[in-house]
Amino acid sequence: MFFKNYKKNPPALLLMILAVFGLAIIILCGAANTDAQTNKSTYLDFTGDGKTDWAVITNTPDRHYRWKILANQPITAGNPPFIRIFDYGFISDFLIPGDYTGDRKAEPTVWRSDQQGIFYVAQFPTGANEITLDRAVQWGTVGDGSVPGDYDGDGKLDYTVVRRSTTGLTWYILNSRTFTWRSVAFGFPDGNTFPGADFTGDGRDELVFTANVNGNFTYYIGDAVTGALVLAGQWGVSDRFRQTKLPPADYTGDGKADLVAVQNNSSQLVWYILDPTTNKYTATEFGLVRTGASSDIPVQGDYDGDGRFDIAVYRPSNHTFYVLKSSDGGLIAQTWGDNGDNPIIYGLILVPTN
Ligand SMILES: [Ca+2]
Ligand SMILES: [Ca+2]
Ligand SMILES: [Ca+2]
Ligand SMILES: [Ca+2]
Repeated sequence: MFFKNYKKNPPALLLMILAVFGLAIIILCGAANTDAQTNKSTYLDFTGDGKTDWAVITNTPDRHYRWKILANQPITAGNPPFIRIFDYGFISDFLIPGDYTGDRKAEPTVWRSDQQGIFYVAQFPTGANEITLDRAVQWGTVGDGSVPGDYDGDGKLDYTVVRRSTTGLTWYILNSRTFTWRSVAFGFPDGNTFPGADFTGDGRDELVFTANVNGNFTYYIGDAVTGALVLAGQWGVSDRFRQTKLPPADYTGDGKADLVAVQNNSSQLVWYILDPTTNKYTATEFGLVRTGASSDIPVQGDYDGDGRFDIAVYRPSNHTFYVLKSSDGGLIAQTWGDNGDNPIIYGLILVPTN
């Protein structure tokens, strides 16, 4: 497994851009801004305390999503569990919760494209389990995929869809900062996308495109304004039965996204996390692989609230999240959910294949 940083290798970048993307203009990302991270909300933090909440989802008989959220907070006699359970969205919708309003809390959000593309952003229930629509934003059309990201770096997710054609992918980004939109060509026809992630540390997410290249899972990271290639390289294998790829996120705490391939070994999950800036990686055993029963499901989030993503799994057999805290290496075990529930984790495959 290797990873090349094309920012340090301009000739290779030029070659790659001209050969693969056919673009003539190259603008590399600007200098890192270490303050830019401060306005970002935490992944799946519905309550706004900076910690990922315990979130599972299931399908109802009438084909809705049923969300089950347990706030990630100490539960004591004076601080009973904060629980919200509500039905929102159809199971054919893209599930894309996140902070679209800038209040540093995640809104329950889906993107639906039965006739035209519409983002439905809800207010997280303050009262007893009712759900209220906050806004409906028409963006995209049937056949698109929805690819959330904060591509303009204002702390709010931008309504974004990606469209596949025979020549490649086109990203349509509605900037939350200016309410203007742009289209960016990035990626080739055979491949998929992840949600946006900030690889350069400037507070703006980059476009994340992945493809199978000779059996290797290959990432292409693009500037969300110009479509210029920022990084490209392989991490992991394409066999989805051997490895789960999670959307890139910052596990090392430098404000830049890292790559995560979780390998199914005979009895253990092994988390391979690569820092593409330094080309260093870690391998950590965490989670169970079982035959004849459900294996642990890798999940994402910053559950201890230290600003770094944690290695974490959800165990369906006992409905329990297990978190290896990045802050001190300690373990959190939190039971939440029922038989048949799945952890909320979005963004594994966001471009429909056709
Ligand atoms: Ca934004
Ligand atoms: Ca960036
Ligand atoms: Ca990092
Ligand atoms: Ca953490």
